[in-house]
Amino acid sequence: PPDPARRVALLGVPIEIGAGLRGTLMGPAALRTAGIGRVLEQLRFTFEDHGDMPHPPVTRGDAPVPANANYYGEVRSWVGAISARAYELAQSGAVPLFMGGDHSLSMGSINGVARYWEQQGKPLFVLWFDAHADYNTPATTLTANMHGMSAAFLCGEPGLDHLLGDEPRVSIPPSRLDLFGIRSIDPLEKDLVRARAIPVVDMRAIDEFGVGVLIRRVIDRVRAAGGVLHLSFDVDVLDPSVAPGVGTTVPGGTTYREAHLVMELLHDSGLVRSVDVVELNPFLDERGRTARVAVELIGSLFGMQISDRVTPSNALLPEG
Ligand code: 5AB
Ligand code: MN
Ligand code: MN
Ligand code: MN
Repeated sequence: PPDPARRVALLGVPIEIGAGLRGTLMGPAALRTAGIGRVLEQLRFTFEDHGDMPHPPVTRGDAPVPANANYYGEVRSWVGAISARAYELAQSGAVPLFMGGDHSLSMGSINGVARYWEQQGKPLFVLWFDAHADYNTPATTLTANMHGMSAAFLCGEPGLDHLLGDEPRVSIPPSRLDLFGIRSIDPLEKDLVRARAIPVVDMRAIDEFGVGVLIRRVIDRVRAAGGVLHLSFDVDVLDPSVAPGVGTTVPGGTTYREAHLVMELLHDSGLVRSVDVVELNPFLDERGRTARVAVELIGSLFGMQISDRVTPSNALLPEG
C-alpha cells in the first residue's frame, strides 16, 4: 500500500461570509485552474479531489446568537460540517488540504484534525502563516468579521461557545500556536495575544533574523515535542505586490523567496500533516497571479525543488 503521507486529500470549502468582502467562494476553483492537482501529480503524490463541500443548510437553533459576530448562523453551519469532514479525512491517513474559502473555515478544519491527533496521543501544533493574528473574539473585534477570530476560537477563547454544534470541541494550547508573518493586529487583540504568551514572529523579526532561522525554531519545537504540524496558510501573508488577490492586503509582507523558503523547510521537516490555503479572492486577482503563486508554494511545501522548476515559456507545445 502507498505510504499514507504520500496521499493528499483535496477538499474545497467555498465559504465567503466570514470575510468582509465577497469572492473567496471562488478560491477552490481558481486553485484547481492554476493546477494544484497537476503539481501534486508531478510530485508523484496520490491525490484525491473530494470536490467542494456543499453550502450547508443553515439551522437556527435555540442557542444564543452572540453580538459582534457577522453571519454567525451561517458560519456555524459550515464550521461543524467542516470539522466532521476534517476528522474523517485525517482518519483516512491522507494529508488533508483544505482549499478556501475565507479563514473562518479553519475553526472547523483544525478542530477536526486536532481531534484525530489527540486520539493518536500526538500533540498538534498550528503554524498561522498570515499577515494577521486572527486572535479576535466578539469582545475585541472592530469589524465583527469571523475570519479574524479563528485562531482565538481554536485556542478556546470564550464568546463563540456553541459554534461547533454537536461536534466535539478540541482546544489548542496557546503555546502550540505560532503566529508567523504578522504585521496587522488590533489593539485589544494584541493585549490578548500578549496575555496568552502566544509565540509571535512578526515581519520585523523576519527582517532582522530571516525566515530560515525563525521557521527552524518552530520546526524544532514541534519535533522536540514529538508532535505534528498543521499549516494554516493565509495568502495575505505574502506582500500584496506578489499576491494582490486577497481582501485584506497589508503592505510589507513576505517576499516570493521568503515564502518559498518557509515552504521548503516545512517540507524537509516532514512534520506537516494537514494544510489550509485560505483567503484567495479570485474576484480581486490580476490574471490569476495570486492563484498561481499559491499553487507554486503548495508545490514547494510538498517537495518541489527549485531545480525542478521549468523556465516559464510561451512556446507552443508539440501536438498530441
Ligand atoms: B484574515 C481584522 N483584524 O478582525 C479583523 O484575513 C482583520 O483571515 C482580520 O487574516 C483579517 O477584522 C482576517 C481587522
Ligand atoms: Mn487569516
Ligand atoms: Mn490575513
Ligand atoms: Mn483576509
